[in-house]
Amino acid sequence: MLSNSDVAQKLLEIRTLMEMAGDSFYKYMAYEKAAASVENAPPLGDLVTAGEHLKLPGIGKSIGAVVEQLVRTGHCEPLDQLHERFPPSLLEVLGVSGIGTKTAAMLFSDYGIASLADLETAIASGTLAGVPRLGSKTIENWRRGILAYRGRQRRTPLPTALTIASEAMDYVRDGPPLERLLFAGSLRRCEVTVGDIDLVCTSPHAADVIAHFTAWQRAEAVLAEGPTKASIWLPGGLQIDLRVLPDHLYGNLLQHFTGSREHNIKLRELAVRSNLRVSENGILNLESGDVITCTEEAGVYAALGMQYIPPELRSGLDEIDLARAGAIPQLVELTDVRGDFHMHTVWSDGDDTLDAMIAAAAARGYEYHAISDHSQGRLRRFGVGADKLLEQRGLAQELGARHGIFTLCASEVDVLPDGSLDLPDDVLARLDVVVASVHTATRQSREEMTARLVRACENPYVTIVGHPTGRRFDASPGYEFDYDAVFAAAARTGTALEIDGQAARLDLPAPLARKAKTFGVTFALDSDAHRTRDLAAMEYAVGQARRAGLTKDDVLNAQPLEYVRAFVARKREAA
Ligand code: DGT
Ligand code: CA
Ligand code: CA
Ligand code: ZN
Repeated sequence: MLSNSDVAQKLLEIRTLMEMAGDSFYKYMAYEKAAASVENAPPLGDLVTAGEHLKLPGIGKSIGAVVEQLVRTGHCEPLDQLHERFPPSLLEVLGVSGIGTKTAAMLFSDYGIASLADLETAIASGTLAGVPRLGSKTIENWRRGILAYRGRQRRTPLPTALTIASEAMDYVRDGPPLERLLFAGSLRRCEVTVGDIDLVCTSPHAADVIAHFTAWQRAEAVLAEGPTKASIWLPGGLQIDLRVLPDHLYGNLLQHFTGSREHNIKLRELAVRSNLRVSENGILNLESGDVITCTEEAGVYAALGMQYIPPELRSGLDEIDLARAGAIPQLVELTDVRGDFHMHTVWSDGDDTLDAMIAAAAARGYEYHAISDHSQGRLRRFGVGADKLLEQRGLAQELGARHGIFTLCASEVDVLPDGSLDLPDDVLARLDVVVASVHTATRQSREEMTARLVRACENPYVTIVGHPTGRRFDASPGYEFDYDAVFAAAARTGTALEIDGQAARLDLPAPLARKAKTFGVTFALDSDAHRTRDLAAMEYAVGQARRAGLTKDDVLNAQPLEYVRAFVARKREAA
C-alpha cells in the first residue's frame, strides 16, 4: 500500500503534468494543496477505510476519489491519462534549473525530447541551435543545469572526494594569500559518500581567492560566483563549494559548514532557548546584541555550554545531549593504531612484493602487522595454500626483522558456504592471526548466511571476520544476514569484526559498527591493502570507527602486540 508521502508524491506529479497539459491554475493548484494536506494527515490507509479522508482539508469529492484509488491500487485515472500524453521520464527534464513546464511541454511536442538523456543529445548534436526564442546562452545554461542535476543524483565515494578535495585545496593555496583552509560538510564528517565538497577558507582577500578558485582549469563550469562564495563543477558532475570569510570567524564558519544539517538545527534550537542565534557569522546574543566570534570551532560549542563534538559524531542523533552531559567519548585516532592485520602481496592478488609491503608497513610506524594473503580456497588459483604459507612465514619474519617491524603470519581464509574454512585446523593453528571472509556464494538466504557467519565466529582459530557485510560501492549492497545474531556471536566467542578501510568497501558500515559495539564486540581496523600506497586506507577505517563512536579500547589493533597475542590465545584455549 502507498504511504502518505507516496500518495502526496503522486498528487504532485498530477499537478505538474496538468500544468504541462495547459490546465487552469486553480485546477492544478487544488492537487498541490491536496498533496500538502495528505502529507500532514494520519495514515491514509485507515482514513480511507473509514471514509474519513474526505474530511481532510483540501480534499473534496473528486480528489478524494483519486486519493482512494491511489491508496487501494497505487494507480489512478488522471495520472494514467496524463502518462498517455507525457512520458514519466519528462519530469526529469524539469529538474534542470531554467526549464519549466511550458518549456518541457514544447521540447516534447516540437522536438520529441522525452527525457534528460534526449535533451543532452539534442544539445550536444546542435539540434536546438537556431530555434527561435532559444538563445545560445539559454542552451548553455541548460547544459550546466543538466550537469548540476546529474551531480545531485550522484554521490561520490569518500576516498575519491578526499583526493579531489586535497587537489582543489592545493590549487587554492597556490593563489592569493589566505590564512586557513579546510574541507567541511559530509566529507569532514567522514560520510561514506558525499553530495559535494565544501571548502571553507579565511583570507583578507576573499574576492581574489574566489576569482582564483573559479579560474581553476579543471572546472568544467562555474555554477555561482559572489564576493565571498563560489561553486564550480568538475567533469563528471562533482560540485565544489568554497566560502571565504575573515579569520576571526574561522570557528563559526567551519562549524556551520561542517553540518550536518540535522546537527545544526538541533544546536540552533537549543541556542534559541538561551536567546542566542548561531550562524557562520558568529553567535548573536539577542538580548544584548553582542556577537561572539570564535577563531576555533571548540569555541562555538563552549559558548553553547557543551563539550566539543568531533565532526564524525555530528549526525543529529544523540551527540548534543552527550556533549551537554560531558559524555562525548574519546574517539579512536589514527595515531592510536599500532598495526594492520589485513594486506595482500604478489603471493596472492596484491601488486607489490612481500618485501615492499613489509617495508611500507614499517614506514607507517606500525609496531606490528600481518601479511594476510588469500588462502588457496577451492575457487582461487592465485591463493597461498598450506605449503606456500609456511614458506612465506619464515621469509616474512626475517624481512620484518630487517625492516624493524613485527610481521605476523596470517591468512585471509575463505568462509565456505557451510561456515567451515578453506584451510585445515593444523595449518590455522600455526598462524598468528586468521582473517576469515566470505567471498563466494554470497546470495545464500539470510538464514544460511547468518549460520555461516556464526559458525565462522565459533571457529577457535578465527581472529577476525573480514569485511563482514560484503558491501561494495561499485558492485553490491552486501549479503543479508541477521546482524544481531552475528554481533552476539562475535562478542561471545571473542572474535573481532573488521572495519575494512578499502575505498570500495568501508565495511562494517559505521551504523552497524555502532550497533555491534552495544553487543561488546571488539573491532579490527584494517586497510585490506593490495599495494603499498593503499595501506593509507587505514585512515578511512579510522574515520568509520569514529562515526561509530569507537574508542581506543574497542579496537584490537590499538593495543600492544602482547594484548593481540593474548586475544588470539584466549579464544583458542577456550575451545
Ligand atoms: P552532502 O553534500 O549532501 O553530502 O551533505 P553536506 O552535509 O555536506 O551538505 P551541504 O553540502 O549541502 O552543506 C554543508 C553543510 O553546511 C551542511 O551540513 C550544513 C550547512 N548548511 C549549508 N546550507 C545550509 C542551510 O541552508 N541551512 C542549514 N541549516 N545549514 C546549511
Ligand atoms: Ca557537501
Ligand atoms: Ca555544499
Ligand atoms: Zn582481503
